[in-house]
Amino acid sequence: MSDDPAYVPPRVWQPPQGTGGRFGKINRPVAGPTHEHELPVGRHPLQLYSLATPNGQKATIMLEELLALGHAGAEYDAWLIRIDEGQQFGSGFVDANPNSKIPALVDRSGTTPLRVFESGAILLHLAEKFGALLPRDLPGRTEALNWLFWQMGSAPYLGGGFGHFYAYAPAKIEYAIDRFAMEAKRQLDVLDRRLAERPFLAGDEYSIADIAVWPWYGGLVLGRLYDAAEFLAVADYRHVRRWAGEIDARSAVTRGRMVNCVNGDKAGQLHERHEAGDFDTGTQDKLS
Ligand SMILES: N[C@@H](CCC(=O)N[C@@H](CS)C(=O)NCC(=O)O)C(=O)O
Repeated sequence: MSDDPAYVPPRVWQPPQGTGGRFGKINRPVAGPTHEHELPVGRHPLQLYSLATPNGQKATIMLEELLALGHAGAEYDAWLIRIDEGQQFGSGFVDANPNSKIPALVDRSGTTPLRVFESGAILLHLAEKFGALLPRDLPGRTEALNWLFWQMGSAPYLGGGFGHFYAYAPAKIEYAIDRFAMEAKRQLDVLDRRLAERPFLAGDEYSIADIAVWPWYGGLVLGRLYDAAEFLAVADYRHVRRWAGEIDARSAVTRGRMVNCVNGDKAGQLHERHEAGDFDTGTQDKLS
């Protein structure tokens, strides 16, 4: 990568040896597998292959919420995919998600395994499968889906834009940080105005819209993302903070955040989850 402000793009871009930065080593300009690796399969119908990033947390929070609601069919095996080691490029993972990004779900409850990729599709698949966490009335369902798809389109500006240039890029580029801080704050204001009028994003009910948005924007106002709470003055978004605090207090959310987590407090790291008891016996503080 050139730091030269007078960089002139060549006529045809050529991939650099490494772009530097936190994820520079794993970036490639092509899709497809880099190596053969079959995914493990556990005993439950739902097999999740993931990591506890905000996108990964959406799936595990949803599954834990479904179990807490009494949907025993939502029992799942959660397998760890270490994206910094390139495990998302193994052949089995690519079969489950040709886009090589966590989370990926394989629903084996039918006659043929069904792959579900993109966290928003996973949330919608599970909500429809269990008839839960998605309002049944048309206006409520539509509003939930509005916010679900808003999140899928907006969060890349927060993560791939703001977070990348503020926290991960090898150089601090004022133009890029300004551009994406502007957008991150605008998005927080969109949420703040909505949450000033209704308790949850779809209205009065907690739904997959909140589960999709919370790991990103809730994490941001709770000071857990990019060490950027002060920089973005998140204290200003008081309705988002109220909503974020309420969701943070849910026990299913606490459990969902632990699954496939590989950093922070060892008591909060459950690398793999195969049954409910794993939360008591399988965290890293108990194993090490
Ligand atoms: N739109 C996708 C985004 C998933 C995504 O970006 N996952 C990241 C981790 S948060 C990933 O797997 N990155 C690995 C890579 O880019 O190689 C979703 O919501 O499922």
